[in-house]
Amino acid sequence: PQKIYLKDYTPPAYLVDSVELTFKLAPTTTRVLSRIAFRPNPDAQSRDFFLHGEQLKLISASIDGVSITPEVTATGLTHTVPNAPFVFEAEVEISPATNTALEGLYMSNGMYCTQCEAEGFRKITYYPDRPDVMSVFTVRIESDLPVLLSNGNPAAKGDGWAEWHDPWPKPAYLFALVGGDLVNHPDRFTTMSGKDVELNIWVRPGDDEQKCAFGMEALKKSMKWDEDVYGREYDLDIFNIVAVDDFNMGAMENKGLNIFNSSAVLASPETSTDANFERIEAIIAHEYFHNWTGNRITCRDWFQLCLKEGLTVFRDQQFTGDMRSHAVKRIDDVVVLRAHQFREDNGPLAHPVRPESFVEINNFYTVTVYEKGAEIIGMLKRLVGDEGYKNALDLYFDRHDGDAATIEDWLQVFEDATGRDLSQFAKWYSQAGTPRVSVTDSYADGTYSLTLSQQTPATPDQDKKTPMVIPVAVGLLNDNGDEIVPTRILELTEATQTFTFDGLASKPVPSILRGFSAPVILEHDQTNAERAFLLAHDTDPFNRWDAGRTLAQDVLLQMVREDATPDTAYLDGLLALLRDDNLDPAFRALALSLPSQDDTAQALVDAGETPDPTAIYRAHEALTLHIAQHLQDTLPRIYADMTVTGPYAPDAVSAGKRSLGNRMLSLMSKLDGGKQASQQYATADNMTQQLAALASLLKIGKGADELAAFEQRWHHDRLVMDKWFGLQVSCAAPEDAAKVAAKLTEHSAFTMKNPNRFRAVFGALKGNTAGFHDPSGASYDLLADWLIKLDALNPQTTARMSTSFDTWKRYDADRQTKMKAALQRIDKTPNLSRDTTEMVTRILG
Ligand code: B3K
Ligand code: ZN
Repeated sequence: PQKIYLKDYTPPAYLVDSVELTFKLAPTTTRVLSRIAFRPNPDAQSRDFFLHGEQLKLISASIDGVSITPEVTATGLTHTVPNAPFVFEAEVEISPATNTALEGLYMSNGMYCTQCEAEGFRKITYYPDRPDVMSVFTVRIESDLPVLLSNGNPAAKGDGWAEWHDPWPKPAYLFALVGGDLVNHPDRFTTMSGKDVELNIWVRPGDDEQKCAFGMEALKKSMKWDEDVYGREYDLDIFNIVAVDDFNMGAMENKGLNIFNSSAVLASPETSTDANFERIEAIIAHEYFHNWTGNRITCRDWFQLCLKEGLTVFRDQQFTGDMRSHAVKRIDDVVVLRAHQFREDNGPLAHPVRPESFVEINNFYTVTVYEKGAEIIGMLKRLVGDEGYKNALDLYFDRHDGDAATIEDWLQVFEDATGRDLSQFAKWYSQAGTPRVSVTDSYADGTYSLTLSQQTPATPDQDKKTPMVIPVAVGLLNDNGDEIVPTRILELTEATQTFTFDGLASKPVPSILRGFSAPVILEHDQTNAERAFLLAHDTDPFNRWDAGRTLAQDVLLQMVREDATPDTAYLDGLLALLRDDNLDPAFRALALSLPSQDDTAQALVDAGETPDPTAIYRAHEALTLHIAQHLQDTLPRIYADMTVTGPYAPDAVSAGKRSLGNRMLSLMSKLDGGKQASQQYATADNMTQQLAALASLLKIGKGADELAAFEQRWHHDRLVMDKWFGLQVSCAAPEDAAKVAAKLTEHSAFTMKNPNRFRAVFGALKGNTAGFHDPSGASYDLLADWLIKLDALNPQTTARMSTSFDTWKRYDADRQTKMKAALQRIDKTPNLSRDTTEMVTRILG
């Protein structure tokens, strides 16, 4: 397959002034008529006319009204064209009903919908399908279906047709169309300049409209927040959201017509957990924020993807922090970053936040581009300050509105607004791998010296690394736990640098990388006593939590290595923290969670050892039991204290209480045989508590009756059934995980055509670390079998799920052989998609 390089970028040969599209919807014979006004691009280096087009049946084409017979290949169309503006027209036929890839125009439960990002528009009609070609779209949809939607504002409609006009020039990847028998949950929003906007969330009639109420509130909060915090106002008369069951990812920010995976919008107390509510709020915000960061200012080419994604993730993280708790949100985000992005950055799939080449761009919608991309924005903000950040963003919107921009444009704005030289900082976009920052310190004559060194390990295609700009937030505490030097940002720019603090009466205890001020791995040899001290006293909530986490990781490593019993300093620290009623329950719940088993595996790799997932599993189980026993007397008291009275509400405070209550429940179930969990399952009035109770039961090998009752009650609800499928796999004992997953694939409600259902089973199998790596290799084989089957239908989701294998080189020879065999078996599949081929090739390395 052909690799595309950033360095090969050339401007488009032709620009598009306007596009008119007519859709005559029919399940297997949809006709798409296009009328595209082209003009030669004065900045172009060539006059070759090429339109992307894949899996299209060309019916007819013309230039300036004269019929032509263009040269058509599997990837597009060419023809000679006038050296002046001209109008290209075409009619093509496509088959949405048989489109199982869920890219382009496809059908989901009788509903027509589209997914064009990144390069799906070329499966709809012939077009220069690249983000730097922006145009104004007018769309006519002909169909008997009652609801026909596209981007922009409604223009006209009649019996069996509707027309839409989007006044804002946009690239084709932001095009969307929906046709279906839908019901809506309507509302309105008045913008900061007094413009009245119609808001709608559309769902299938079977789906309860009540389930849209929460999403609608989230949308209005997002619109208000973007006005208040970034000064960004909505720019159309209408904003539509449509929920779709079959969707490859969470949601899509199409201009004025966001299309959502139903799991990312529908919510009710009975069917959704607190985590679901929070995710929905965040995704609605994220897609809405794209209206400015992504749509009004888009990307010049797909290598610049982080320009819109990193910034929009950063914005949605700020929003969630403002709506809920900044401390808890930061911890949650770092948990995700370490679990997924560090894993990616330390394995065969490591790539820069701005990649330099790709085969299939869909394979680069990664945690590195998104989450590390967001971390870069956070570091920029820390370095230039809040005022500098605000000025830079104002300048960005001012200067680049309507542009298809680059990372260079983005950094230039910061340089111009703040006067700072960002040439070294720019390396964060080009250098892959997670930097390691090691710390040594000393104290003499009132002066405390902190020496920081940085080093980034080699990654695929990048052997040599040079020092980055790393903002390290540091505060100092005295022995009483008082903060004697408040947080300051040390700028580490050299390989090794020493920073000094004067006028100190005694050697302080440093709190380093506060708020996780940079996406790095901190190597700091502290004693367990020092960590326990920070867990008890640090004034920075992130570092307080992180001290506990590091302590837990050390305890786990010891237990894995030598079957040790856990350090009581750690257990006492947890007990003190749990009993501290002044602490936010959500924070306490986080402090009581252990690092993931995958994290522990990576920590062993970092220490130069070969991780054994079975031993890690046992250590986690043993430590959990020790914690349960050590906290035994306190668990019921806190469990009772965390009772939330009154009707369920998904707000952060109530959710935090449920989170700590459920944490208590899972520990109690290790000691009481599941008595309390059975009772909570029976009496809970919300999914959060019901699912947590069921999980607690399954983890101790009980819950069969509850599981059956759950299915009985919820078999009609796809999203709830996804939980039912997933939970059984994630709670299975390691030696049973593959069997449980295989059995579930035989269930009548299992279908690989629905990505949510496929992910419920196989995402959970990956998440059951010891089960996935069971020495039999059964999980490897099962996943490979199913990926091979799925690839023929849905390459994007297959390629994404193949990353489950990306840690194969960490493990012992036997596991490596088995994983490699599974990967090679996938690789050798006849007609394997470009998507999956690229991923498997990179993973194999
Ligand atoms: N921009 C889309 C993701 C598109 C993924 C294409 N494979 C959703 C988002 O990031 O908001
Ligand atoms: Zn996004």
